[in-house]
Amino acid sequence: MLAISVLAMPYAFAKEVGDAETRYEGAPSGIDPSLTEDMIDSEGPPMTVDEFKAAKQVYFERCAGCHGVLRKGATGKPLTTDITRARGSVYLKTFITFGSPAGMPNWGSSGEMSEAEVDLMARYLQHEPPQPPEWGMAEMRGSWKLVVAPGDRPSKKMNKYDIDNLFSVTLRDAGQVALIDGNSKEIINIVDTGYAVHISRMSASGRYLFVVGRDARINLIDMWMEKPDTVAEIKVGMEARSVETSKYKGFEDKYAIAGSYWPPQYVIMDGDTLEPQTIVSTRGMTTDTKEFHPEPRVAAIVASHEHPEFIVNVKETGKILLVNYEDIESLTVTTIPAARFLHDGGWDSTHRYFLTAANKSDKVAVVDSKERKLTALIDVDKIPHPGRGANFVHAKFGPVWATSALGNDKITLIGTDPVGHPDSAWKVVEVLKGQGGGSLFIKTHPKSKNLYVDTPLNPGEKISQSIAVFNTDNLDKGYKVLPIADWADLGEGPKRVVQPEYNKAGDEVWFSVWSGKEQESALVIVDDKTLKLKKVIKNNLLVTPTGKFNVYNTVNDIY
Ligand code: DHE
Repeated sequence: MLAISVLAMPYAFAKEVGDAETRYEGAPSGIDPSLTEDMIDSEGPPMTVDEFKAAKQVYFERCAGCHGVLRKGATGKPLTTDITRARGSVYLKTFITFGSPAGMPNWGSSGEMSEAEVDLMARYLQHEPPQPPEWGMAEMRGSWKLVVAPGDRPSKKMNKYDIDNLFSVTLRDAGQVALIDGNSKEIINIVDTGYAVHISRMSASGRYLFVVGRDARINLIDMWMEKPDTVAEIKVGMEARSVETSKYKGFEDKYAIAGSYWPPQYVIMDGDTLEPQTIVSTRGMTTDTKEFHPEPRVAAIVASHEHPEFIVNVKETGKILLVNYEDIESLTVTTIPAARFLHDGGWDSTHRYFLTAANKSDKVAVVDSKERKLTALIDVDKIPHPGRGANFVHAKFGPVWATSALGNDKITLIGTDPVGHPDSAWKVVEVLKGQGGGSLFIKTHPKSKNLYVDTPLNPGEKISQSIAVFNTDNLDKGYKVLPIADWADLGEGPKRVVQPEYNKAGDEVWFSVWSGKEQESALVIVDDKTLKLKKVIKNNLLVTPTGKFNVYNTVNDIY
C-alpha cells in the first residue's frame, strides 16, 4: 500500500506547490472517499483495489477542489476518461510531475508526491471517476436533530451579553466555533460544529446564528440562551460552504438555505428548527457552451432585501439563481446567466445590487435584486476574491465597492451609484496597488476611513503575516503595513493573517492569526482610529481561527 503524506492538513499549510489560487482551491474535499464505489474497469491501465483506494484518497484530498469530484472540470481542467485515456500515462505523469503555467502544481518535482504516487495517479485518472452517494430528503431527515424545540427555548434573552457585539469565530481544524463577547473579549462558549466551519450567518432578528461546516453539517445556535448553544443540527450533504437566512420583510427568521458542493444542490429549511422543506438540484447546462455539467457547486448565497428571494451562485454553470421562497411548495426561480466559476460576493451600500466574482473568468457580475436582472459583467484582473467586498465613498467617483485578488496585487474599485454618478457606475474607476497577490478578504465600515486588505496566501512571509491599510480619503498615498502576526507574538507557524472584521461600533478591527493545528494562533484587535494594537486574544482553545463574524454587521450586511 502506498503511503499518503500531508493529507490531513489544510492545503495552504502543506509544502507550497502551485500558485496562491491553486493552493486556495486545492483544499481537501470534505467527502469521505470510502463512501464511493470503486470504478476499476478493463479500459484503464491495471490497478489493484488497494491502489485504487489509495489513489481515490489522494484525489479527494488534493485534486477534487480544482478538477471536481466527477472530474468534469472546475477551476482545473476536465479529467474525464475520454481525455485522460487519449493522453495516456506518459503525458499524465509528466503533467502531474511538473505541473503547468496555468496553475497545476508540480506535485512530483516539488517532492510532494513520490514517483510511485505520480504513477498511481496517472493510472487512476484513466479509470472512471467514483461517484459519492446522493443526499436527499431521507438522508437529511435522518441527520436532523432538534436539540431544543422552539417551545422549550427561552421566550426572552436570558443572558446579559450585548449580543449585537458578539463574534462567531471559526476554529477551523477543531471543528468548533468560539462565541466571543466583543466588549469584554472573553470567550462565552466553544460550540462543537461540523469540520472546518466555513462561514457564520445571522438570522434577520439577530437571535439565531447559523454555521456551516465543510462537511455540510449546519448548526443553529440560539443567542438568547443563558449560554448560547446549539438548538438544532442537520447534515445537508457531504460537502458545503454556504448558509443564509430569509431577510425580506415579513419573512424574518422564517427560512434558512444551505448550498452544497456535493451533492450539487440547495435546501430550504425552517429558520428556527432546520427541518428541511425542499431540495433543488443545480445540475444542468453551463451558461456559455450549454453543455451539461453534473456537478455545479453552490457557492455564495445572499438574502434579498427587495423580494422574498435568496440569491444563489452556481459555480460551474455560471448562473445566478433568484430563488423566490414566497410559496415554498412551488418555488419560482429566475435564472440569470453570468459567467463561470461564480464564487463569493456581497452587496453594494444600498443593498440593492449584489456584486460577485466569477473568479476563473476574471469578471465581477452585478445583479439588480430589485429588477431581477444582470446589470453588468465587469472585466477585472486575475482572480478577483472579494469575500463580501468593501463599500466606501470615493472622493471623485462616489460610492464604490472594492475587491482584492488572489492572482495579483490589485485592489479594484467599481462605481456603484447609477443615479448620482452615472458615468462611473458599474465600471472599474480606480485600481490600487496592494502588498501582493494571495489576498482573500478586504474590509471597511461606514464609520471608518480605513480599508484593510489581507494577503494570507502570498508566498512571502512578511506579506502573509501583515495587513495593508489604505486611507479612503487619501488613496493616492498608498498603504501602511500593520505587522499583525508580530503583534500576536507567537512561536513557530505560518501565522497567516486573515479576514478583517469590524466590531459593531466600527471603531476596532479583528484579525485572525492562523497557524497550524498544533501551533499557537491568536486574534489581534486593532484600534481603527490610531491603527495601534488594542488587544491580543490568546487561549489554547483558539485552534486555527479563520473567519470571524460580528453579529450586528452580519445581520445588517455592513461591509
Ligand atoms: Fe472560503 C467564504 C468557498 C477556501 C475562509 N468560501 C466562502 C464562500 C465560498 C467559499 C463559496 C462564500 C460563502 C457565502 O458567502 O455564502 N473557500 C471556498 C472554497 O471552495 C475554497 C477555495 C477551497 C475549499 O475547499 O474550501 C475556500 N476559505 C478557504 C480557505 O482556505 C479559508 C481561508 C479557510 C478555510 O476555512 O478553509 C476560507 N471562506 C472563508 C471565509 C469566508 C469564506 C472566512 C467568509 C468571508 C466573509 O467575510 O463572508
